[in-house]
Amino acid sequence: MGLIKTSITSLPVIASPCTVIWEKTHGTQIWLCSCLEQKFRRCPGLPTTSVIIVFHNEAWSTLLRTVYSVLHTAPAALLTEILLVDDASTDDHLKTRLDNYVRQLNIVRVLRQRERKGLITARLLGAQAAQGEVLTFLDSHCECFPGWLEPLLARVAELPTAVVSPKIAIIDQDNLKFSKPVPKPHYYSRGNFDWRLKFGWEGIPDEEKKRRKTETHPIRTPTFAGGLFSVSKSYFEHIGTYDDQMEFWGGENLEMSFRVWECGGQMEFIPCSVVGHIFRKKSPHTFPNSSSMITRNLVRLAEVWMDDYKWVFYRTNRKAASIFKENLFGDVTERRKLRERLKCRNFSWYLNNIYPEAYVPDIRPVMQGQLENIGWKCCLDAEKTKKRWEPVQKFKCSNKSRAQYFEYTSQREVRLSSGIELCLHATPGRALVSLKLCRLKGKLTTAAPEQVWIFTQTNHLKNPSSGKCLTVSGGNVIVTPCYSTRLSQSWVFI
Ligand code: LR7
Ligand code: MN
Repeated sequence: MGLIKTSITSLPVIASPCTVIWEKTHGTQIWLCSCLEQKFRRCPGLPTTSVIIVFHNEAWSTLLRTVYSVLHTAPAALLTEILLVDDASTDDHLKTRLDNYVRQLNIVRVLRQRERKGLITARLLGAQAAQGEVLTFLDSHCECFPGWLEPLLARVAELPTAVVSPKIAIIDQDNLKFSKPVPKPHYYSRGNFDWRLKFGWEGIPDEEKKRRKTETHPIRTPTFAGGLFSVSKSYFEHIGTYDDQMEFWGGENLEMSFRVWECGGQMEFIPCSVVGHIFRKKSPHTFPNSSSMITRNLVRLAEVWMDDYKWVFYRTNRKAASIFKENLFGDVTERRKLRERLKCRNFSWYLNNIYPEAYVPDIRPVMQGQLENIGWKCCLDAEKTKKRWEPVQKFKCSNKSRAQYFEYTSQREVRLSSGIELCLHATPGRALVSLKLCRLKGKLTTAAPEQVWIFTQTNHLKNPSSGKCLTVSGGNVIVTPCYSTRLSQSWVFI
């Protein structure tokens, strides 16, 4: 991102409740009407807020764009201050030049974290200094859409245990234009995670659609992206702020999501609040010890909030497993005490009640490892080429390859690890076996017949729907009629 002169996107003036702008930007008119019709109490008024923006070597233009967009959209009576927290930036423009510049803006202050410790402790520094009743966090490259703040504050006032995020719109990283919310209005509206502990987006499930009475109603979400949100300052403190031993970047969003839900709070997206964020293809930051830093943060959260389900995560991530085994994740005693003090529920409750749509792997799979063909002394291997999963091929066994790590589940599927949900699939009428998305997902689904494999007494993997057995033949992995003595049909987990 270059140093372009500060510019605030000129937003079209909203003249009448049902203007076409929203239709263009968000795909539906009705929605805007109901958002515009929302009324907020004047007496007692909405709570005040401190906006906290942490940054490390942010470009001048994007940082100031964030600051000005808050100043231009937040009602003065509600905005106590904007706190810019510098995570030990090295860029010159973020030093005295920034101090001098913000002085004229009165309610903007710069706080400095002397040592580069990352966004988590920087946010904590801001939170401690904040004078507002509500803390509102933003990344340092955002633009707030008019009317974004009131719905967030109104929800926190109504439900003080709610941690609320705006709908996040994309600002293009090349031309810095503000465009529609991520990526379509009605899809990808809530956050989730997979067993690699990667955050992701998904559509709102029917249950949640039914629960919400109107389009303006908050959307409950199992997890949030972590950068843009409002929370009552006293609730933030009550619920244990952040894990201050997490370093630099990553993991704090899942940690907060699991913690808030397990300990009695709510995570929500507020559909009438829109904030743009510059999504970058690659992080511009350098991190000391970068590859294990995020994983270490994830191990910390797994150790505190996931109970025995941590084993599922460790299976998907060897580095995490070794950080755990070698005790390199630091001390989590304080966080565990917090969990006890708050009498939080367990992870199983969270999965059942907050994210019942999630696929929940066996804490310990029936069998796992490389699947060796006894006849050919080769292993089942999945190869990903150009976004497509090729038919599984026979391959020289190597325990280093993740493509050879399979799990045989209690539902009798053969899954390629439990992080990415791919299953061994026998397409009807086709000999070649492939890897397809597993049909078994949440509690309400069952395994697809094409993805069920019975491990027989004679070490055959038999797909009952086709009645055929997994076979290595001519360099391919196929299904053929079962013969109990055929070694090319015998498999063993090694
Ligand atoms: O070492 C660092 N120190 C910092 O102060 C690294 C980053 N930062 C600052 C940085 O300047 C920025 O303001 O921290 C903020 C977040 O860093 P980004 O913008 O590089 O992260 P991101 O937008 O790719 O990442 C998302 O996940 C992060 C995990 O730790 C944080 O939770 C971010 O806040 C989060 N961003 C959002 O949720 C915005 C919405 C996008 C989505 C999805
Ligand atoms: Mn960001």
